[in-house]
Amino acid sequence: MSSILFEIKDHIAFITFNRPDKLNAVNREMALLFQQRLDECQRNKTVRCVYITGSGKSFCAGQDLSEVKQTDGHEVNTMLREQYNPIVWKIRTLEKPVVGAINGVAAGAGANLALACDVVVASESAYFTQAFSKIGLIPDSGGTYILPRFIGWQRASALMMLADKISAREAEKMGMLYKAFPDEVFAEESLKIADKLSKMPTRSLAFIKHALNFSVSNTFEQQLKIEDIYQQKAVETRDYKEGVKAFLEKRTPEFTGE
Ligand code: T3D
Repeated sequence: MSSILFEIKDHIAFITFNRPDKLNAVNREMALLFQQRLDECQRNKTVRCVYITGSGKSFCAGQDLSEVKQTDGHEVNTMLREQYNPIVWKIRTLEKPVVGAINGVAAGAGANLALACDVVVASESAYFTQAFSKIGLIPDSGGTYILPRFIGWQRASALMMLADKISAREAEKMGMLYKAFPDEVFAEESLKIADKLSKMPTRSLAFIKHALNFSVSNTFEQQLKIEDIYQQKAVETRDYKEGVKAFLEKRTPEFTGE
């Protein structure tokens, strides 16, 4: 079985981490395959939403530590540059909405891959842990950038240093994720979100994503210019024309993602 399952159905690309006996810990092969699948989602025009989840009871337990042990004198920088940095970069720049469907524990790099998604939802029994400090590491995969922006410096600092386990409900309250759902309805509710996104004006969602990416480091003045640029691009899309036309004709718009 492949370490990453991939299926496209009804305009949604499903990417599933598939090493359940290792809590979907990421080895090199899996990291590279994940990148290939993200590239495919970007290229494939039929894909209008990406849904990332894990097989079995966990989302992802971060780096496969048994692989690190076996790699004599491995270079951590090479690992980040070849595996994790490209993954979070591809998720943040992918011009399709990415749903992080956190079905179970998200630890280490697994927690930070989750945070990089556009709409993060979790099942109530899932939890998050910035496990890095427990083994003498620092958070990577964009965690030191994204987490304090989501939940504030103090809470991010405490979670990163203490490596505490945070339940999906606590994570929701802190603003680390959008919604936590009871386990029995999690699959259905998270799929509803993906389905809705896959029928929306895909280009406008991509522009929202780009604008948000810029917003974290821009001044207000710079950001107004970014809004100007992307709003111009949005009005040039077919979906914008359809959206306005459908509104005036009092009917449901039929967006095509163009
Ligand atoms: O050099 C570098 O490493 C740089 C890269 C950094 C990126 C990172 O992500 S560093 C952080 C790596 N991840 C962790 O430190 C988390 C390690 N895992 C855990 O702390 C716990 O497994 C969990 C809190 C996630 C879950 O605990 P629990 O009690 O539910 O499950 P378990 O019994 O610990 O794990 C079940 C199995 O999965 C077990 O295998 P076994 O004994 O049944 O054969 C365990 O070894 C395996 N497993 C879990 N996490 C990993 C793993 N195997 C390899 N790597 C893992 N990360």
